[in-house]
Amino acid sequence: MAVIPRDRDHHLNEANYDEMIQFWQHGVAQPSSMALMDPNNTKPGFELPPNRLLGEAPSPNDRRISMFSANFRNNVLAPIADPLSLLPTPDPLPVPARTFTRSNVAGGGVLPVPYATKGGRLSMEVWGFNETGNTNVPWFPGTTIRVREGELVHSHLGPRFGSHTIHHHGIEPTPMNDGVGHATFLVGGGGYTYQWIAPPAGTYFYHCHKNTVLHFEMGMYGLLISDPDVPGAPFLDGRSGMVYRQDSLRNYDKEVLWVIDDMDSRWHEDVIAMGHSAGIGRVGNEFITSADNTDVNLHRFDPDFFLVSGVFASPVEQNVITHPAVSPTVTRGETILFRVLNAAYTVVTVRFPSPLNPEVIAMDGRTLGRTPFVQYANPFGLSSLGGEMRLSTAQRWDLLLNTSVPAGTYSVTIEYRHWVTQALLRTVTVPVVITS
Ligand SMILES: [Cu+2]
Repeated sequence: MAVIPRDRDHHLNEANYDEMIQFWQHGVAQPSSMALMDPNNTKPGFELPPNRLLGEAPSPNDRRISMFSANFRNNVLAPIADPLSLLPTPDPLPVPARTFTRSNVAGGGVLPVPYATKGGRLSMEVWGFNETGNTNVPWFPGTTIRVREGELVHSHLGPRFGSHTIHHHGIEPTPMNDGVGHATFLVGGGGYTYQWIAPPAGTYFYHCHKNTVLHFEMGMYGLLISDPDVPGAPFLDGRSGMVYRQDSLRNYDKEVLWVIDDMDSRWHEDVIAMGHSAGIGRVGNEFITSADNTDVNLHRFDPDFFLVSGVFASPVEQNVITHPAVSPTVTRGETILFRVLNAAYTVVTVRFPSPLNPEVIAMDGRTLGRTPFVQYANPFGLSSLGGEMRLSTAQRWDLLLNTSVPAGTYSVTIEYRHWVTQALLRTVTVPVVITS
């Protein structure tokens, strides 16, 4: 792996061609990865790398070249009149079992907030994903992508504004379909179809991977759930379904999706005023007004808003979230499946009160004790950890709760602790209501 000078804390040197190439990111105007093969810089729709003219051969460091094998690269580096007639097809885009479209919500995504932001406003700009990119249907967190284990999936990214990616976090696609913008390419106005195989059943998520630290904070993410390959799957969010416990399938009566997030309103006001690329210097044709990004301060994250699944906690309501999408009500004896994602930059501790003792059955999209990894892990009761689970950014735990306990209201608490100082910033309570 090459050492990237900027990683050693110096600013991007635009006079250094190889350095610029390492950071160059390509907008893609064509709908398949076939379009990436442009060895002679002749295709319209790409942003040309710096210091290269239309029709001129690219540098060997060009990511459109370096994504491919050495053998492939050697062929490509010689000028080829008709590359598609000679070159292999890494991504033939066969007929998928399931397709999704996700478009980024353009700047109009404004959410009301329960108290004033750092800029003194009672609303906050939040980006996100849904099918249309319009804000007249839910967009934050992004609409769930839900698949059945093992099937071939196409997810089409159709951006409405700027360039973005979809990274399907925790699955193992080809590098070209991994959606990591700075390692492969960004998707411009024409869209791109990511192709991947639905991973082992479990809880995953997808997010934009352009200027990731900012775009993720702005809300460009959603859950990605892979259900077991059984009749009726994929199941509906929040309803009943089936889940693996080790190698067996278990029914659950209700699914609870807790996507825990925090927001620093400075980022949603001052930072985005400096552009989609604020903090990463020059990308493509986007420039930011701040010459060397010293005004952006993405290393400073001091959240002032705290959410679960898009619902803001408010001190006026004692930070108790009773919204039915977050706070479940079940009949005693029913089984709840909790899927918990930490989409915050704070470290969160989720605490279940005694006598609730949910069983942890999966972590980060992998069922504990499922073949072929049965010898490495087993499900365990959360009470063995004092009823607490501590998640850092992007971690997911799945828990099964048997509610055969006395009827009543049980308060689950979520503590948000600063990512550097560990200071407790907020404690949010979510009631779990069990009726007789
Ligand atoms: Cu983005």
